[in-house]
Amino acid sequence: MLSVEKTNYNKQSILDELLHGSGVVVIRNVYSKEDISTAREIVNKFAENQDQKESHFNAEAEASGKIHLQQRVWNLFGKSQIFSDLISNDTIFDLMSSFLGTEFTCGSYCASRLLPGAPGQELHIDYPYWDYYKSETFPLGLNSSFPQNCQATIPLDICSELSGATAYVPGSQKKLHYPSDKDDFSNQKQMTADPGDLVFFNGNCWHGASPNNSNHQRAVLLIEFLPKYIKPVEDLVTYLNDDFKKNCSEKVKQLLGLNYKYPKIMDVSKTVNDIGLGYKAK
Ligand SMILES: O=C(O)CCC(=O)C(=O)O
Ligand SMILES: [Fe+2]
Repeated sequence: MLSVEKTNYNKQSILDELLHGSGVVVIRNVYSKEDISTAREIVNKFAENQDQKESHFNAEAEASGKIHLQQRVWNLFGKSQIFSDLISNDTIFDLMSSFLGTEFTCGSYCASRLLPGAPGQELHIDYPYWDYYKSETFPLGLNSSFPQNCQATIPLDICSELSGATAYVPGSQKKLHYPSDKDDFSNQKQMTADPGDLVFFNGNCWHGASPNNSNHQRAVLLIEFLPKYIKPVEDLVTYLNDDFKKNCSEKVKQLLGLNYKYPKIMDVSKTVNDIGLGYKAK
């Protein structure tokens, strides 16, 4: 895992680390303690007052009666302005614009909260899609030679080895493969980080929440960033009313895919010619 300071990073080395290195980068001291503590309070309030929501890769927790210790808070754009502010950070836009293209979007934005005693997740990949274990449903020759996604976590609590910092297998993103109990996890590491830090990891890298063996909660904001042409796993737009969509910032519009018009209802479009460079008309 490459660890750098926000004030002093080399962009190319971060992009190389995500694609060709360990697959994980932590940028230290990106967010203020106040913003993180505001976000944490809101996440905790929702987590404590809502029914158990859908979560993933948690078969072990479900089988052992501990699924209630692994909580999700979804639809963060709709929960408070602080979540739009945190995701609109310049470091995120600088790095993701280079990694996924300048019109990158957000495919999911939730909080992942592990209470003490949570057993963690199975190691998995998130992209090209998180059901890649059904590899026959994907195109022939699909590989991880270029970035198809980038995950980010924003720790709201100390993410230590004990408290369940996300586990990963360094370099596993290079060979696209959904891991199983037949794979070797002996080189597994954890994305240890503190509140204020920003962690990026390649969604093709084998990873998953670790057991929380500490006596405190471990919450992170968990974000999926995508190139503009990939279908997101979370429908972030339907939650939001017209006022939000009209008044949110240009960055949030981009993240929600509102600036990229596809899929479009072609049959009612009044445009007679839209896409192309137009060089044959000159
Ligand atoms: O909460 C975590 O540490 C990771 C969660 C994750 O990887 C997922 O749900 O896809
Ligand atoms: Fe994941």
